[in-house]
Amino acid sequence: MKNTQKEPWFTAINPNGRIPAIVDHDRNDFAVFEGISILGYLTRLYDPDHKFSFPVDSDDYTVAEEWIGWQHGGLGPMQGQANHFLRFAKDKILYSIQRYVGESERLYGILDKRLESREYVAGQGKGKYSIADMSILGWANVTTMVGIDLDMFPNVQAWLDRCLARPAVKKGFAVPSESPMSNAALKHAIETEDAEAKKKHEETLALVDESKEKYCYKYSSP
Ligand SMILES: N[C@@H](CCC(=O)N[C@@H](CS)C(=O)NCC(=O)O)C(=O)O
Repeated sequence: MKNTQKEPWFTAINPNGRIPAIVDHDRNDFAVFEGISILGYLTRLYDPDHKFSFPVDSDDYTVAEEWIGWQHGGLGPMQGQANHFLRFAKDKILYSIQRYVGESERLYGILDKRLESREYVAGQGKGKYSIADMSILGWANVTTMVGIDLDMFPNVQAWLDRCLARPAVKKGFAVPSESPMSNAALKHAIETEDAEAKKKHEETLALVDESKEKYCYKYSSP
């Protein structure tokens, strides 16, 4: 971990020292941090035809905002903490692991239900690929790291595959380079007998199982 996001040049852009943040060189180097604000900013300024967003006075706008808020206040923080307690905390605190992995699973259950009869999170009919999907898919793409197999949430897996098949999404995920932490990369590493990745994954699954067992965790959603 290089922790570049804590360096002064970066905190001048994002005082919170986290990723993502953008600098708009076409607008006097205006800097924006927090995913929700970045997506809002980009669509307000650069998506006048609402290709990836919705008119501000439409109900779809509010629906997209709900799901982006749901990610920011729920999925992101819960999955982030699950990852912290599984991978970074020196002490493996089983209660925290089952709480945060459990909450993440509960939230994927909500998303799975939302996607039962639609292709994308917001928009009329089966929905339209929008900033609501963009906000969520980065987290859904790394659930293996916290021991969540999306086989448990088939609608989420199908939606993720649909999003990942989009050329621009593929391109975006390759910046600055393909992540070794994505579900697909980890699956590939495990299948091709990458000993270190396999060991780490097995440790993660064992910790999640142990924590769930200790606290008699039962999946339920909502
Ligand atoms: N609510 C923030 C979450 C930002 C966040 O948690 N970013 C993580 C990466 S996904 C990060 O920068 N972690 C490194 C750190 O905590 O220093 C947003 O969506 O922009």
